[in-house]
Parts: sequence; structure tokens; C-alpha cells
Amino acid sequence: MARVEEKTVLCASCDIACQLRAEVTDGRVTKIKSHYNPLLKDNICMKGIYAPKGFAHPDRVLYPLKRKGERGSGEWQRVSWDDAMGEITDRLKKVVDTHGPEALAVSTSQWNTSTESGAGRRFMNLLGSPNWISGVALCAGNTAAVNRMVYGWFPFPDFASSKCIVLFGHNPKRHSWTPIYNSIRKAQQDGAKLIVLDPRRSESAERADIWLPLKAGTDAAMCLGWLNVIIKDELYDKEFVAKWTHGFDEFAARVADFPLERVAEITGCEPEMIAEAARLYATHGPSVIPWTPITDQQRNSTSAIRLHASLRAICGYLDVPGGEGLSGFPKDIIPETVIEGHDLLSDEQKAKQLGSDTHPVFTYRGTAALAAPTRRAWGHEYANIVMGSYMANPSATFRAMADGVPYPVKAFIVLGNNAMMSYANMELIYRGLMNQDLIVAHEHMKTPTAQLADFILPGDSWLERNHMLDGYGWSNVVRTSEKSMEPPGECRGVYEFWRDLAHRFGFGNQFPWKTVEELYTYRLQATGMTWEQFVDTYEMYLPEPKFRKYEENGFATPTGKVELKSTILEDLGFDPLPYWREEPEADPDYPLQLFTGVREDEFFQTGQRFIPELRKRKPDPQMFISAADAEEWQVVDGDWVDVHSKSGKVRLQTSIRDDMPKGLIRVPHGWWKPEMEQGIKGGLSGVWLHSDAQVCPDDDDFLDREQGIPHFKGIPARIVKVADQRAAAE
Ligand SMILES: Nc1nc2c(c(=O)[nH]1)N[C@H]1C(S)=C(S)[C@@H](COP(=O)(O)OP(=O)(O)OC[C@H]3O[C@@H](n4cnc5c(=O)[nH]c(N)nc54)[C@H](O)[C@@H]3O)O[C@H]1N2
Ligand SMILES: Nc1nc2c(c(=O)[nH]1)N[C@H]1C(S)=C(S)[C@@H](COP(=O)(O)OP(=O)(O)OC[C@H]3O[C@@H](n4cnc5c(=O)[nH]c(N)nc54)[C@H](O)[C@@H]3O)O[C@H]1N2
Ligand code: SF4
Ligand SMILES: [Mo]
Repeated sequence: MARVEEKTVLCASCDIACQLRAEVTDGRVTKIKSHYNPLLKDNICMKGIYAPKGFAHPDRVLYPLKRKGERGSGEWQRVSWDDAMGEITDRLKKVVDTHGPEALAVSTSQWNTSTESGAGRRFMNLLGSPNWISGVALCAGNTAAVNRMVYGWFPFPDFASSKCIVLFGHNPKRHSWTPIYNSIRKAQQDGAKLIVLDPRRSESAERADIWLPLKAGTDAAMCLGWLNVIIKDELYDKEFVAKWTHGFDEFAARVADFPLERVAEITGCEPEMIAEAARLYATHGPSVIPWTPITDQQRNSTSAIRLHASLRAICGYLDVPGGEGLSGFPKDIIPETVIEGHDLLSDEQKAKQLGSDTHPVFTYRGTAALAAPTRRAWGHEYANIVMGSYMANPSATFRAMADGVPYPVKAFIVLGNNAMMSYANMELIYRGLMNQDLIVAHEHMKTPTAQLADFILPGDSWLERNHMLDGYGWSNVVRTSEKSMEPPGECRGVYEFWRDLAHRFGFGNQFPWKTVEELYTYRLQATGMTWEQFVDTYEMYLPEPKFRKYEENGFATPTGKVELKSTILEDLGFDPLPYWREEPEADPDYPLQLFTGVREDEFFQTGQRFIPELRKRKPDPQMFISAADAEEWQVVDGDWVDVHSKSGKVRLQTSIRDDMPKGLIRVPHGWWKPEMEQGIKGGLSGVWLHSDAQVCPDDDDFLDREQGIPHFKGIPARIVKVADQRAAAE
């Protein structure tokens, strides 16, 4: 008789971390199901369902691999963990001895490697390198850092009790961020209004009470328009503003520069519609503006995010039921940032963090003024929410890797992150990777990034490890995930990697926890439980909700108030008020605009394209275009085209869609073809054909000023139909 049991797990096939149930038959996971808890029921998508297929794929890397021949040769030899770690240590020591510890850069994912529990940063801080980057620089982490500047934490929406939900582009679907999609649908069923701002008639736009089809990249201007209406019509919470905000008069004067006619011209929306949406938001509350990656990825990103924060604050929606909660650290649990040990890194090394001189917002320099206020309000100095504070700037890091400016970076460790395709300016990233003395990739698959490594180390998967997730340091809900099966081959977790490296570097006394479970037990000490007892007792550990917590200790900002006018930005030499930065002058050679995005149901970012059941549903990358543009550019459905920007081109298949506005095309993120030939000579599995990172520029015009993150929403573009259609289709 087969032995069947069920475990509660946290899916890490995307970053929303649904709590699911794994059916285990004779020690192997045979099925993934949604949780029986009615609140979690149906929080599952096809990526979660097919995850076990992916983890059992014959191409998964199961043993440590060492490169044979030149970098990118595509040839590997199997080595033992001990040999791999020994050689990695020797080579990293050599880099550090020659160039200093800052010559190590690390790039990680925020979710699939979060079982490290802060160990990676701890190692780097002990070694002396501040050069840590991640996709969170373009996704939530940077929003968290900017929100901290305004009111000291990154709020989380209370969908269940909200009366009005505003989606700036963000478009959760049945198979994209399923729990958020379910929460929004439920709130709508309970009577909440939905306002959607999207240049495209998205699925969310279809269900909205108000849809504002704004021009791509104009979200900050739109917010200034809303604020203009709200302040002029006195629809804001005057008591809160008087008591709890800093710089309201100057903020209001800036907003007054944006009358609706001006905003209508910038955004392309009707002034009456803009006013109607603003009034609904302000008067039909409590309202929420859930986090959106769209404003994470714009040249006006810092202003747009600050404006969202300011809207929440002045309308009185901060830390109230149905509004947006500022949770603080989890109760009774040592936060991950304490394990990260940012006080172990000297001020001298912190000052070397790449990009912090020009684009400081999420670096040590930009967040320094928050240390004392964060301790006052929340009890700890470092709040690394969504790992988005204390980061180096990605573009500056790749420049240091490629050109040695301002100093060389010569060793790169990449964990659960397909770095080559996951930032802007792929050509620069490639040059940076090719100029390294050591690249280590902790991975499941031979991604284009891993193909350029010296060592590929086999990572475990979320079914094969225990996990205690502290809400990415964002919410104070702690959730647990039980190991459901043994990792195959010699796959190992990221914690083990960092601990092993730390011991080899002589930092063993700072890594006393032999396993990540021991570290969890250490973090849980105030609960009086071991990890084993905790996971047996709790799937979810959450404190009683408390509201208006700022009334006790103020906001975690230098003034203790909501900084509508930022003392931090002022001190850093930036405009302390949110502003609108005009688009660069139009270039007649690139008359279209492209954006990257519209996530695909089947895949998470650059992943999953090797899973046949999913790939069959979406075999090729598609460019969305309106019928009018298609006619003008003489392409028909199914045509292969090269979409060009000034930085490069990407090959895509035409899909004519009536949800697309004229002048704007969609470029999908994350396409490579695992079935194509590996290695540099083979084209790194199609990355030079299909990766969107080729068309994303990172020169000054297309970088946000304060954070230095790239603009993905409105890049000047043109289309060239591929001459040999048959060859392109192969
Ligand atoms: N050019 C461009 N860049 C972007 C974006 C864009 O639109 N365009 N989008 C941005 C956004 S929104 C995000 S969220 C980021 C995402 O960027 P990434 O964090 O790089 O996410 P993925 O592309 O999914 O790559 C994750 C990798 O981890 C591997 N992996 C999966 N699970 C595990 C595990 O448990 N252990 C280990 N060791 N490896 C694992 C997968 O095989 C995969 O190669 O990219 C950002 N970068
Ligand atoms: N199945 C699946 N689900 C996923 C992911 C995945 O890869 N696959 N990725 C996850 C991750 S990491 C993220 S970050 C999210 C991203 O998911 P979403 O937040 O939904 O983002 P996108 O799907 O990229 O784009 C959403 C909408 O933004 C609109 N848009 C484009 N430019 C602009 C603009 O300038 N302003 C405004 N207001 N709207 C604009 C587009 O038309 C599109 O309809 O999805 C998550 N969920
Ligand atoms: S939405 Fe899908 S991929 Fe993401 S955590 Fe939930 S089940 Fe996993
Ligand atoms: Mo993301």
C-alpha cells in the first residue's frame, strides 16, 4: 500500500507565496492542492500546480558543476560539493586580496532564496562587501524604500474592509498573483469600487468602475492631478494633515502647478474623468492603492511612489481599518534584518556601495537618516522591507563589473536569479559577466546566466525544504512551510551555501547555527518554542491587528511625521517635493513606445519555459499591437518582427489585440528558449533573440534620478519585420 500524507507548504514559484497543500505519496510529492482554509481556498495557479513537474524535469541541475574550457563553453564536469566550495573559497579569497571585499557582488531573488533567512547579507557584511543587488530594485523593494522615506514603513492594503481599490497598472488575474486577484474580486462583490489606470484595456480595466487610459509612464503626473483636485476641493483629512504631516503648504503649492488641463495633456485622459476618479478615491474611503510594480519601473518612479504615499496619508487612509496598515516587525520573532547584521559592516565599506553617490535612495547612504527614527518607532534600526533597503544600484554594479569604474568588481554570486535578463542594458550585464574572475550560480536550471558561470550549484526547491517566511519583512504575519520530500541528487539550500562559505572564510563563530532550522529556533526564542514545535503549532502566526500605531511613537521618519516634503531627499541634494519630469524629446526614428510587462499565466518571469504542459500553451513570445499600428507598420498576426529601441532589438511574434491603444506596443519579459543550444556559441539558448533586457536602456534619460532604476514603461521603439519568416519561426 502506498503511504499518502499531506503537508502545508509555501509556494515559491512566484513571489506571492500562497500557502498550499502538498500530497506526498511514498516520500514524493504527487499533487499540489489549494489549502482547505476557506480564506486560502482557490489561491493557486497553474504554475503552482505544475511546480512538481518542473522540479522533476530531466534537465534540472542535480550535482555541482564546474565549467570546462572557456567561460560560456556550455561544457561542464561534475564535482563534489567539497571541491566546488573549496575552489570557490580560494578564488574568492584571491579576488578579495587583490581588489578588496567590495569586489564581490551578489544578486539574488527575493522569494525563492528567502530560506537563507538573512545569511547572505550576513556573510557579505562580515566580509566587507556592500554590493548586493536584486530584482527587488525593480519590484517592491524600491517601493518599500521610498515609502519608508515618507512615513517609515511600507503599508499593506486591507482589501477585505476597503471601499475603493485603485490599481495603477497592476493587473492581478486568475493565474497571476491569485490571492490578490481573489481579494480584489471579493471586495468588489462586497461593494468596493475599482479604479484602474492602464493605457491598455486590461482584464482589471474591464471590471473597473472607472478606467483611466493614461499614456504609459505618466502615473506621477496623474497623481499630481488627483492631488490637485483633492486639495483644491478640500477633500482631505484636515485633522490628520495638521497633526501628522510635514511640509503640507509647500506640497500643496507644488500640486497647484498641476491643474487638470495640464495633467490631461500629459496623461491623455479627460479632465472630468481624472477629477471623478480623484473624488471617488478621497470620498468613498477607506481606499487603498495596492503596491504596483508599474511605478517601480518608471523614470519618475520616486515621485510616483511618493505621490501614492502622500495620497494615502492626506486622505486619512494610513493604518486604519480598510486602509493601508503599517505593521512593523513580526511579534516575538527576531527579524531577518537582525540576522543580516548590517552593523557588522563598517561605515567605510558602506560608503563604497555602488551607485550610492549618484542614486542613493535605497542604498546605505540614502537610508541612514531612517536608522534612529526606525528604532524609535519600531524597535530596530534596520528595516530591510522586501530586502529593498541597503541595496547597491544594479546599473552601477554592472558598470563596475564590466569597466572597473569606479573600482573593479571581479566576483559575482547569483542565487535564484537570472541576472543577465533581469535588469536593463543586457549588453552591459553580459560584458560585466564576461569580465569576472569568478561566477557562482545557485540554480535549478542552466539559465543563460548560469551558462556563463564557473560553478553551477544545485539548489533545493520549495517542496524540499522547511521555511519560515516573515512576510518579506513587510507584514508581521509569519507563515511556515514543511519539507515535503528530500531534495533530489545533491541539491542544497541557500543557507547551507552561505554557512559553508562563512566557515571556510573563518566567520564560523558568527554562524553558529548548523542548519536553517537551528537558526529558526534561535529567531523564535521569545516564543519559547523550537522550530519543530512552532511548525507543528502554527501555519500562520499573526498578532492582533492594531491601528494608528503612530499615535504612540510617531512615524519612523526624521520629523516623526509623514514627510510630504522630504527632509531626507533635501539633505541628499534632491528636490524634496514630488515632481513631474518631462519625457525626453521624441525621436522620429522611434515613433512607437514599448513597455515590458503583461505577465504570462504560464510562466513566472524568466522561468518555467522548460515545462512542456505550460510551454504548449504559450510556445513563443508575443508583441501586442493595435490593429491601426499593425496596418501602419504592415504586419499581420503571427508575423515575426524585431522590435528596436536605441539600445538593441528583441525578436517577437505579432499579436494584434483590440486592448492595445495606438502608438504603444507590449514586449514580454523574460523569454529565452531552454530547448535552444547552450553556451555562447549556441547563442545562450536564445537570450540574444528574445530577452527584453536588450531593448531596456539604462542611460540617464531612462533612469529614475533618486533610485537609478530603469524606465520600462514608454521606451521609444520601432518595428522591423523579419525578412525570412520561415527561419524565424523555427
Ligand atoms: N528586463 C527586465 N528586467 C526585469 C523585469 C522586466 O520586466 N524586464 N521585471 C522585474 C521583476 S518585476 C522581477 S520580480 C524580477 C525577477 O527576477 P528574478 O528574481 O531573476 O526571477 P526569475 O526570472 O523568475 O528567475 C529566478 C531564477 O531562480 C531559479 N529558481 C527558482 N526556484 C529556485 C530555488 O528554490 N532555488 C534556487 N537556487 N533557484 C531557484 C529559476 O530557475 C530562475 O532561473 O525581474 C525584474 N527584472
Ligand atoms: N502568471 C504570472 N503571474 C505573475 C508574474 C508572472 O511572471 N507570471 N509575475 C509576478 C510579478 S514579479 C509581478 S511584479 C507582477 C506584475 O504584474 P502586474 O502588476 O499585473 O504587471 P504587468 O502584468 O506587467 O502589467 C500590468 C498592466 O500595466 C499596464 N501598463 C503598462 N505601462 C503602464 C504605465 O506606464 N502605467 C500604468 N498605469 N499602467 C501601465 C499594462 O498595460 C498591463 O495591463 O505579477 C506577478 N504575477
Ligand atoms: S500565485 Fe501561483 S505561483 Fe504564485 S505562489 Fe500562488 S500558486 Fe504559487
Ligand atoms: Mo516583480
